[in-house]
Amino acid sequence: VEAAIPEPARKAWSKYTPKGFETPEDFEKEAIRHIETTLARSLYNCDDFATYAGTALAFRDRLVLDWNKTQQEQTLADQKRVYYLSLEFLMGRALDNAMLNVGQKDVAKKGLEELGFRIEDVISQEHDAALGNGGLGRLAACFLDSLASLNYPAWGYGLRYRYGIFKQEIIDGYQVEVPDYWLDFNPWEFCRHDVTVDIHFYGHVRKYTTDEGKQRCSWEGGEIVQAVAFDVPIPGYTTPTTNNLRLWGSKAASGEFDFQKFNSGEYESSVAEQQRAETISAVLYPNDNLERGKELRLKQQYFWCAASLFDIVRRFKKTNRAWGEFPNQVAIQLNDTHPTLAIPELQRILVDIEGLDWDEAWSIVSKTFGYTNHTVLPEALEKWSVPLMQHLLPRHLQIIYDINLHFLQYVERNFPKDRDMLGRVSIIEESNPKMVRMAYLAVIGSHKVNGVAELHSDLIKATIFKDFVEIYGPDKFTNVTNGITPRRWLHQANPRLSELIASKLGGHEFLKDLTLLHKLEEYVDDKEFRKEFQEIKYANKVRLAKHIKESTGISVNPSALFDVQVKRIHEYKRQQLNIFGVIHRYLAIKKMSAEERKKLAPRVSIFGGKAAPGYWMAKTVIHLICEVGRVVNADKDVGDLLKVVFLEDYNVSKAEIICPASDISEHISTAGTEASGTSNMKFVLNGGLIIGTCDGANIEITREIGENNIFLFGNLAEDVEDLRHAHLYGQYKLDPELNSVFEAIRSGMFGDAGSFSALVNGIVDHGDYYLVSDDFASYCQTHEMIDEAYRNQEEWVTKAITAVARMGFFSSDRCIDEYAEAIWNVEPLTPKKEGAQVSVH
Ligand code: GPV
Repeated sequence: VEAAIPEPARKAWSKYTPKGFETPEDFEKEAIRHIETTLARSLYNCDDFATYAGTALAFRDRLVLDWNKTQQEQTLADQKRVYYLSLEFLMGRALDNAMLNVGQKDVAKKGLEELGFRIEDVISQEHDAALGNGGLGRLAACFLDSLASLNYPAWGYGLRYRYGIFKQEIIDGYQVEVPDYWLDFNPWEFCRHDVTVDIHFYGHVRKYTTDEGKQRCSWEGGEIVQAVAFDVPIPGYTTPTTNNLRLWGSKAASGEFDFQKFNSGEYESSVAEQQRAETISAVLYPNDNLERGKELRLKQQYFWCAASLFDIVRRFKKTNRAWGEFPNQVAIQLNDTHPTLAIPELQRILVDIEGLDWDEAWSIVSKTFGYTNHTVLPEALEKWSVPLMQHLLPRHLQIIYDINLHFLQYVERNFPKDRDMLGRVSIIEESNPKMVRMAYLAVIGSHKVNGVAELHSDLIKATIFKDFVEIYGPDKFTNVTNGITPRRWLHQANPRLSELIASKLGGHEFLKDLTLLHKLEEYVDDKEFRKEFQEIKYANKVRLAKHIKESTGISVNPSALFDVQVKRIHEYKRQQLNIFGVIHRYLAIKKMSAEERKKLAPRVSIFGGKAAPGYWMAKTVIHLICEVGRVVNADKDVGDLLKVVFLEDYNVSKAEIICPASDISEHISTAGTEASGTSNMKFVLNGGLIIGTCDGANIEITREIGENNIFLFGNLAEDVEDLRHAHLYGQYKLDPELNSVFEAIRSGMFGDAGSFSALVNGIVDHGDYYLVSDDFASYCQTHEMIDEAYRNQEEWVTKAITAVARMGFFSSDRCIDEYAEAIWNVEPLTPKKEGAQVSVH
């Protein structure tokens, strides 16, 4: 590469490489240059949006310089890289993050002020990058932040959806979905017109014999769609390391565009073909913890896996190593089973294209992949019908059958007495139609399988992967408890708290090593510190109250206890338990004397979250919340004692306002159903307490912060099965308090009772699968304890500060180090100092 660079170019480069800006004036110059030239806007139409665009482009220039350098250094270092394959990256906004990571937010703030703009207004012009549903996609985004901040050579691979998760509008108390077209202006992506991969679908398999007399397969016929790379720079915090997120967009392959048709005037149908190809990356499937087996979704999965694998293999081949070295250079992490087709795809590349023998190829494949499981819910475990796969990916289906054959032969040899085991562990489920069990394929094709919190990792070993623990031994299975990036979820979302902490800990070092927070415990009795801590929480509540007023018209009192549940709406997450609790509280208040009411802490119950468009029960829950809000908020007799708010369109940027403003947040899934949860961590880190079940990461949060600083309630995971069983045999009695809530709903107090009958009947008549009734009494009692605890503000603040100080474990930096050590075997690459010459050989 080096030899090809002419000397004059080299000289010019070293002289003219842009440097970025240091002062507010330099920043202004860059921003204005972009507004005038890149955007062709003048001073006379420079509004908040244009200023955002100019600011983003100025920061983008900075990022790109670090990015180019990082990529060059990583290529030269030629060490093992991590590839994180995820169908979802829920990034949110990028500008604030870029400013903070580059360390120039103050410069920009000052520069923008001088131009007459407020930085918050400018930042809030940005459209969220919402290429994800919920926790799984946001985890991927936090991981990218940590990988860059810790200087790991790592790439993310995903799909460039033209439409992210839908925008939610609440109209007359119902969710309405509006498409999220987000690419009108996206300064953070770079289309690599020269990085394309042809992706094959359909067709048939031809067997042939090579010149050496070997039996081989070739996948022929069918159609080709082109994948085009769009690259997004991912800056690390206080490091020049800027990693790459590569998102694939789909378009018609150049050879496929039918020029004949075009020329003969049938250009409409030729354009239709183009559009058909583009559909593959058009839209994110809006299901969370639910799989629906749609052909287009399978196409998305293969399109993205094949393009990513081709890219990774192409990069490896440039280093001229032996194939056996592949797992020493490449670690691929599968974010849930969505990218599992990468396993047969790599096997296909190695065997069909590169000519390796099956066993040699399989040994490479199974050392390369790691698989993270994010759920035990049966409705979320991916299965694809064999006929569909046969049609779309005939060669991959064969390979999957062969993988299965080898695997089952191994099982048969080692467990000759357990004849049922073969049927239980087979990748192919013998149903009608037959189904491919993707989680089993992922386990068999990976060298490590991890869950995302201790309880969850134990549960997968005891339930869905029990047989595989017997087959492979327990070491193949491990736990990496989830984490969150403290840069976005503390420093960016709650700058005042971050500054307060920095003032006590002597700087912002804790943002890179969150365990340093423990020193805060020394200040738990410090009057000034406590006062400031409380004032910050209050100010954050004022900010949220303002947002609530602007978006819903509801006035809430910032001194009230803010009780928040924001997450995807799902029966297992039990927003229904929360709203039934709210109704219970409302009915209780209505019966209280003036004296009793005085003792009550005023409350605001805040809900937010999207329901999958086809998830009727979840939509009913939203409707009930809205109806309860309509009635309660209008009840003068109740006044400030209770307000109920449903916040429209919960997303990452709204979470940044909501998380710092809660007193209590709710993480109340039926025990054993929430794999981890990550917002629980965000709320506690921001000085809020939580009410939760013994589920997911709540358990480890309790272990870290102490059981006095969390409000736990409800049945344990180990008892869930028996309780469900008891319901089915009628050996249970509906909780009487819950029954009075149902009476109120049936009376029409919250509008048409019929709309809620399925919700109520699911509990009364149909087995109460999520154990709402079983947990209702302890849930309500725990809320009473919260009322009482909140009245003692001094103790409350002590709990909140102590909890923050003990949250160090939940940084996604800790997770990434654990993955790097126990699963990927990769080392960080310390970036070269500024000005150091990189020699290319
Ligand atoms: I599977 N998760 C998600 O957001 N969407 C999914 O489709 C699936 C899992 C979530 C889990 O529900 C959370 O408990 C977990 O914290 C998160 O993934 C990240 O691991």
